Amino acid sequence: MGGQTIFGQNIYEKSQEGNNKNLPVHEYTLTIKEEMVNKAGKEVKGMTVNGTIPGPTLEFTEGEYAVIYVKNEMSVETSVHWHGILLPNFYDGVPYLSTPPIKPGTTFKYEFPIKQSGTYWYHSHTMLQEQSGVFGSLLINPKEKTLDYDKDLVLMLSDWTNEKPMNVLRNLKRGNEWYSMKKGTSTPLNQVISRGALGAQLDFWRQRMEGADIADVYYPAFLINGEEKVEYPQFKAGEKVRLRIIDGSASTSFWMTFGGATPTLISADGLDVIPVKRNKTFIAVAETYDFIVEIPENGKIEFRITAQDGSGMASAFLGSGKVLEAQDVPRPDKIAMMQKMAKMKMKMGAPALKYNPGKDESHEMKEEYGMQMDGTEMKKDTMTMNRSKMNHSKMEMKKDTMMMDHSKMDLGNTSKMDMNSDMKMGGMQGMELPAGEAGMFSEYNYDYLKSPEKTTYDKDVPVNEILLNLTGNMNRYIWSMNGVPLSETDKIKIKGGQVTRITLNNLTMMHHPMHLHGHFFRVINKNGEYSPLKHTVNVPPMQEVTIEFYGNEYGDWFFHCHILYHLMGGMARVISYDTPRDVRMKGYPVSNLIAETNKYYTWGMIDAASHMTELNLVTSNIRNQFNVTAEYGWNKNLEVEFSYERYLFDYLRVFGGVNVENEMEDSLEELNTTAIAGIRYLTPYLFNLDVRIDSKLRPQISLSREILIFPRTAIFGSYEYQADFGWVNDLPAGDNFVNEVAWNAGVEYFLSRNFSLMASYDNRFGAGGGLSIRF
Ligand SMILES: [Cu+2]
Repeated sequence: MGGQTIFGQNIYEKSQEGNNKNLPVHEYTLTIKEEMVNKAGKEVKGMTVNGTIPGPTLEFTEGEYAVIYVKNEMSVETSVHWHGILLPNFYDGVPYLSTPPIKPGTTFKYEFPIKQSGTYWYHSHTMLQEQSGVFGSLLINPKEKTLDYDKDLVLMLSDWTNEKPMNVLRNLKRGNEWYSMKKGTSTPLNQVISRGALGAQLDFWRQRMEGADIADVYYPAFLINGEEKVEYPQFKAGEKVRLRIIDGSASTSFWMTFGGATPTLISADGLDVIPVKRNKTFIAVAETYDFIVEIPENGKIEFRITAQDGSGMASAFLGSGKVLEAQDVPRPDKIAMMQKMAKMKMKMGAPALKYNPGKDESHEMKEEYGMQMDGTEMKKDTMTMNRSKMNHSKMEMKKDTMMMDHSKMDLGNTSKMDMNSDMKMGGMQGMELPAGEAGMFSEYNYDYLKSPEKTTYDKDVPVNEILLNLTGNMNRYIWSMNGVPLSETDKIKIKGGQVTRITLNNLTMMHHPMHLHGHFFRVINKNGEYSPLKHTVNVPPMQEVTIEFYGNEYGDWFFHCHILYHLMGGMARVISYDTPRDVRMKGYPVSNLIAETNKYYTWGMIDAASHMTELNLVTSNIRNQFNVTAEYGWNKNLEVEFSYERYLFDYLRVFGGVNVENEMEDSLEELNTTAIAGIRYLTPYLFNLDVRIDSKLRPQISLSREILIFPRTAIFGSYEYQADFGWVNDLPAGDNFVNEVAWNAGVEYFLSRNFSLMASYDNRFGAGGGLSIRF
């Protein structure tokens, strides 16, 4: 086979290794099925693994050889990815990238040596199947037990929707505000004003943002091992239980809190850390944390998870007797967050889609967006660090300096930092800030994670630096890196035998738990040489995190945001060792995987009102959109329009199409058909601007906007002005110019995801009211 070698080994042979060391074989069979399940008070179709959600725990011991047969009994193809496991590329389970998809009715055999121990998990990597239930836990025992505990308990966390996951994504794409209304996390104008935050809101609107955001999807239930409340009375007083906690949610990160005595955190993402007593701890999507708790004499411990946006919780109880309640986590205050962010003068709205995706502008983007600093605030020369190190982490410095009073800033502290280590300025996050002035996202840093061993690489190993700005557009629900979604970029090529250092600079309002397949990376934190190793790292809004890993693999590995809806929106990259493709992948082109992130979504709306009726249809992928609009007033006024538009970047699109209108007011006798072309632009303050000219050379401009004023009530309006200079038409005698104005204004009350009551006045159709139906 192919002659390329890596570290002296033929790549194909390496991937074909099989059980050549005659390791003890440990075999499992997983059967994936579609069946009806009831998780939140409603029977809906889910996807189960061996009949349950979550699937079974697969338990191995380090040094075994795993053989796992996955049977697909569904009508659609599937896959299983072994999250956090170091294995041959071919068995990593990303369909079309490293592994063939498992077609309906077929079985795929995964096999790999178990080279590690700890808490991991598995899940489908096919579109949104994980949200439907295709996930479960992996528990790998070490060869020799080093930690002191009596029992293991896996706690698999998840989020559950009664909707079809693709329909959830379609609703996110169309910008339906129903989910945040349902959760009570929307920030309507009346609340913004009463809190004195109108200035901050205007600042956000000016940058085309609605507001601070935490989670997008409404979930009727959050689950621990498939239940909203689950009891483990089998544990006896005095027993030490190792909780193996895995966040297998599709899009929900949680705050974990524990009743009773403070538990001990012993591992993160499967690997041991220096044990630390810790209660309230954040777990991002796809992370795992192990805690040891001791069952008390006098009651049962509550382990509670609270969704990050405060929209729900779930609890597990360990032991028996009276409940030792876990601490409440207050709902985050989005309006206060918006005010703080506005005060920090952050420049938001970095593009999620660029005019020229092939041009690398990552550094310019990083300079332009994020926290702004006037340059005089930090006296660089007072710091005892060398210039090049300073440079590398300039933005991080900016962020931290923004949050502190400089007169109180203890620069002496900095000089004590070990600048010989490669930790660079990550340590700045650990600097002591005057009380109450800590950064608003400091509770999300990983400083409490310290590796028991040095994790640094040999100083002589070349380092390849990569900057990835995390970018997104909430209005269209497109997610990308450096303004480029997966479908518009090439693989990121890296070399074996090198350190790849990736700076993740989040320019969005959301957290992104970034996961790299097949590797552990260092997450640079204040522990310097002892920075922890992880497979998933959460990057908070407008914050920067640096990770690095040594390249000792071959093949192509996926690197993506583990919020499934962000992954499907394009926030992913392929990290490639640029080695020849496995011959077994023939017939499974990677373009199929990429196409999943650039699908067309279709939605529509009908207004049925006493004065008029209106139909809107939209079909859209990342760059292209087709629109049909038909308005009919019962007073015999009609306008129908078809247009195709192409997004040049986030806010600007060009369009062309056909428009049909009645010529005479209140009469359908003469219909006027014109070709139209123009631009559509989302302006600062979120107005939709449409500037066009038709085939009769009549220019037209229109502007529209909708604003949520009360929790379920929005107002909307539009204004359209068309001029006719008589360049093509014959104007009435004596006129050298006529114009036509159309405008409307109205109010909408949201009844449910698909229905609203509406009332409006339109200068063509008059006043009336009715029902809006979204489909
Ligand atoms: Cu994300």
